[in-house]
Amino acid sequence: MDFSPALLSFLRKARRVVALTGAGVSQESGLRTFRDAQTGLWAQYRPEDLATPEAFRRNPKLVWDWYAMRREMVRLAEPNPGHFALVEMEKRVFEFTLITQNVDGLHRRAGSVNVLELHGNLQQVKCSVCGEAAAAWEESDLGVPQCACCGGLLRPDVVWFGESLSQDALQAALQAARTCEVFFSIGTSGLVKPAASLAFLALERGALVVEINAESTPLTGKADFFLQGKSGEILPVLVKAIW
Ligand code: BV8
Ligand code: ZN
Repeated sequence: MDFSPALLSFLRKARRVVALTGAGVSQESGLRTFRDAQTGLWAQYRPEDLATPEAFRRNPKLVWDWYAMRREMVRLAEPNPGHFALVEMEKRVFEFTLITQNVDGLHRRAGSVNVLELHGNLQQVKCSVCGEAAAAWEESDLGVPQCACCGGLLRPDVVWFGESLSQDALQAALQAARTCEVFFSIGTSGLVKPAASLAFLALERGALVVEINAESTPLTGKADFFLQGKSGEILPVLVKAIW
């Protein structure tokens, strides 16, 4: 796999770089992306129908169990070469911001430090009533574990569809996208907002936009470079070619 010399020399000189990642970056760690069909018990559900406050209100046990299964999948998963290549990039670039839509925590487990988890982290659990974080809870087949403080039902500390992102994380992500020289969009279909608008904001501000994805997306036609393929294969070779 070879890269355009213009791209490599630009990346070598860049001082402010942003990488936005989506589920595709964790696909090679064995975690399903949102576009992948769900399997087994979950085949009958679309993630968009489970990752909502309404679904939790309607059937808290179903939603709680879906996240319990995903927490177990994440616990068994390992970061892949794509995650580690982004750790290396953070070490090499003067100012590197990793913005992730993923809630699996694999970037931090790989060693990335400056990570903005736009949609939260499913390993963290909080009370759906008082918001108190829960470090431990009693799993029971009967229902959903309850908050030790107020008895409210516990829920994963993630941003569901129809819920607002944390303003701090979103503002930091917007600022990084506005001021970067290079914006990588990696392993994301670019369908979920406001995360999907970050690449276009970077484009508007004159950043060089590089998309690394298995298939084309709404961003592909506008990106300066589209590196089609698996991020776990492309990123390590790209990082080695630059530095
Ligand atoms: C909000 C956590 C304000 C939960 C997730 C405009 C403005 C604001 C809101 C909206 C808007 N338009 C629409 C909305 C509503 C909604 C939205 O965007 N809906 C979509 C479906 C149209 N947005 C929201 O609700 C957001 N809230 O803005 O608040 C507000 C408040 C009240 C009322 C209205 C607005 C909150 C969105 C966050 C939702 N939570 N996750 C959980 O995970 O359980 S989103 C979840 O899905 C992920 O976090 C991720 O963001 C998204 C999945 O997308 P991807 O990561 O891109 O994954 P996907 O499978 O789609 O694609 C993977 C790609 O990788 C593919 O292209 C594939 O080809 C590629 N690939 C696969 N393997 C590899 C690979 N590439 C490289 N290598 C490989 N190996
Ligand atoms: Zn509570």
